Amino acid sequence: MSLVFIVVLTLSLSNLVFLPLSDACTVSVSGSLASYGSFPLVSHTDDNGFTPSDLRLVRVPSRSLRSKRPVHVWAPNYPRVVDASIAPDYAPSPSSQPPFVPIGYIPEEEETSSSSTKTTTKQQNHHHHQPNQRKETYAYLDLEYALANEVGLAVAESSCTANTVGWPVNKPGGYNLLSINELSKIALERCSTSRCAISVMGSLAEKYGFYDDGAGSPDAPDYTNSAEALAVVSAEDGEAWIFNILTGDNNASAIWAAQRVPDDAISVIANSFTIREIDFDNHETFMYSANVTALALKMGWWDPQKDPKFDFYASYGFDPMRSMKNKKRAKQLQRVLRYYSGRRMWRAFQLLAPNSSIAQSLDPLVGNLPRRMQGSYPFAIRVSRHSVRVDHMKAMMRDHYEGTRFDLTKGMAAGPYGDPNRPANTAQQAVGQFERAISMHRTLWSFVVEVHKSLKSNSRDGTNPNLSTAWFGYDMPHGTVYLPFYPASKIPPPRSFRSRLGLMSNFSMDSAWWAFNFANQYASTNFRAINADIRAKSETIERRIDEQKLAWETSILNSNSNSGGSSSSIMEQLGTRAQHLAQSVVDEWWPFAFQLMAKYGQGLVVYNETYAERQEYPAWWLDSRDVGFSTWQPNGPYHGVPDDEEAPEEVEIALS
Ligand SMILES: *[C@@H]1O[C@H](CO)[C@@H](O)[C@H](O)[C@H]1NC(C)=O
Ligand SMILES: *[C@@H]1O[C@H](CO)[C@@H](O)[C@H](O)[C@H]1NC(C)=O
Ligand SMILES: *[C@@H]1O[C@H](CO)[C@@H](O)[C@H](O)[C@H]1NC(C)=O
Ligand SMILES: *[C@@H]1O[C@H](CO)[C@@H](O)[C@H](O)[C@H]1NC(C)=O
Ligand SMILES: *[C@@H]1O[C@H](CO)[C@@H](O)[C@H](O)[C@H]1NC(C)=O
Ligand SMILES: CC(=O)N[C@H]1CO[C@H](CO)[C@@H](O)[C@@H]1O
Repeated sequence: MSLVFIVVLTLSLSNLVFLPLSDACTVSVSGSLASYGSFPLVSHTDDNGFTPSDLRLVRVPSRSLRSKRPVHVWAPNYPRVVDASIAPDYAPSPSSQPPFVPIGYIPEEEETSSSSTKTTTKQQNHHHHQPNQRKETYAYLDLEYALANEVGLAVAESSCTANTVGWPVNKPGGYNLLSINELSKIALERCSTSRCAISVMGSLAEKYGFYDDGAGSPDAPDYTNSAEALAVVSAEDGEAWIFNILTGDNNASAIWAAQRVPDDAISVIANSFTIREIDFDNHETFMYSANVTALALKMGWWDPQKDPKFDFYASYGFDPMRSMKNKKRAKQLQRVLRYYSGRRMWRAFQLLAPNSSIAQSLDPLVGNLPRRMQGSYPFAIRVSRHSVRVDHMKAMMRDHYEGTRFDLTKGMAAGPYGDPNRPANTAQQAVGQFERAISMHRTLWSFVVEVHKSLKSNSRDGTNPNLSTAWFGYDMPHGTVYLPFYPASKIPPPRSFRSRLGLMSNFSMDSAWWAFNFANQYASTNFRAINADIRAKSETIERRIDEQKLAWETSILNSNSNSGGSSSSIMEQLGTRAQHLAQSVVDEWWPFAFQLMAKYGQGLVVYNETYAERQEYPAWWLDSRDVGFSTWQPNGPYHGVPDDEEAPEEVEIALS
């Protein structure tokens, strides 16, 4: 997604460049053999909360194919779209709300009968990558990007840097129809496998053009946000893939590549491409656009004399040192990009692969840039079989580098109460950067999808219910509860997840997002103490949910295999349980959040009507001269003065 808080570094018109202070989304994926449950896992944090955003988790129902499918520019803010033909939740409300005008159309019906792609004909033997032959689309859970569909296909997004830019057809200089938002939705409408999703997205993007809504404008192109990566996982064939896409030559069409994550490996994306050398003959592992190397050759981004092997990221990732005239600025930007992406890759690999010597020996100082360096991070890392659990991904998403030298809960910027959040904009003149944690104040939501298909049929109609589960958590991952939803069930998330009242500009107890955000905002008054309470509560609820979910799945599947319920009625029963559970947790979270205000009010920890303790500032913080406590004087505290300056005479007695 696009960045909003940007600082113009160079105003010379010939060399306009932006330094990203905020960029969004961390993705991880685990292959079927690496995952505990023998199906791939995918995780995503959506960190776009630096701008008002549409907070709804919506179910888009199945619909019949149309000759012309409208294509929209999806808005980041509420409403992300107004088009009743997509979903009831996207209908105008109030009825006077003007529908979005499509920026174009793509054919839908003919695509199902012809080959999904003209560009990957060599893979035709993989018949299963053809789109569905049905006359309807698949239903799916939807956010700004699609999340997971009813037949076990799920995607997770992260925006990337690139050497090209492009804009939608309704903007000056725009030649393109499709954003990653639309591409992800089209893929989930049509496909049940990762290969199908990649073929469909890739071929449509080549034909109709791909743009990234973070690419700025022709006058001020932003190369730090002009491309996309998706992790794509499917239950049907158990495959996990990474898809990288950018706009093609002359700001039009698209260039893309996809690489399969080995079944026994994990992979991480943190706002950069990760596909490196492509083996053009290995169709088990690689897919790519026609002409994938042509633009790189034409522009001199790839020199086959120097590098016989084509490296996708090295060729198409944005390299400030190569592209920017002002080398001092280029160097600053390069350093930011290097660690902005690399540090999270390093950390996620370490957390998800605790027993891999390769993951544990990655160097956090190498970072991640198009140009390969000694010790660069790999595309994927093999892990012990069945070692990666949903819980590992949840813990990874809640991380702030705790216990490492990059720990954001430590140091002066974290304050006396160890707050890892750094929400305020940095001073315009200041040159610098905070570490970029995985869990952030601006994370709007995050999820882990555990795709799944049941191996034996429990239903009367002989079809397999799809037990894929999207574990979805609102607001900051370090202060959320991940709640299970079944993308295959017609039962939508509870109303509070689709609220039209609870907007980022309108606090509302009608909205589940606000329950979690409310507690998390309050936690910033004493992060260490209050977040610890929130995490403990969340952990208790999550353990309870694991037990409840297993129990209701067992009972519903068993009773239906005895009584012979249909697959859709099984999914309806499961979805109803999930819907009620989600709302019951939200209903439990509100009074819990309110009670935090009682417990931590007045700088106290209030246990009951007769007993309270005072919250404590740590000694290292009190001792700091900048704080002014240890250097208090009758004529005023000694604060706001750099630490290394001589303090006036020491104060002997400190009254409390
Ligand atoms: C493509 O975008 C670049 C950067 O804004 C611009 O300089 C160039 O003129 C554009 N090319 C075309 C064909 O529109
Ligand atoms: C491939 O690249 C060549 C040279 O840039 C161009 O003439 C041709 O149209 C491209 N083909 C496709 C399918 O993009
Ligand atoms: C790592 O190895 C230890 C010791 O063998 C084992 O207990 C633990 O479960 C392993 N963890 C993972 C994630 O594989
Ligand atoms: C804001 O939320 C309140 C409380 O839920 C609701 O009554 C009100 O209609 C909402 N306002 C808007 C503009 O959505
Ligand atoms: C109040 O809380 C404190 C600390 O938990 C406890 O020791 C004490 O017994 C409580 N008093 C009452 C009256 O509950
Ligand atoms: C009832 C139903 O939709 N079953 C589907 C579950 O997903 C698999 C693919 O993973 C389909 O083959 C089933 O038809």
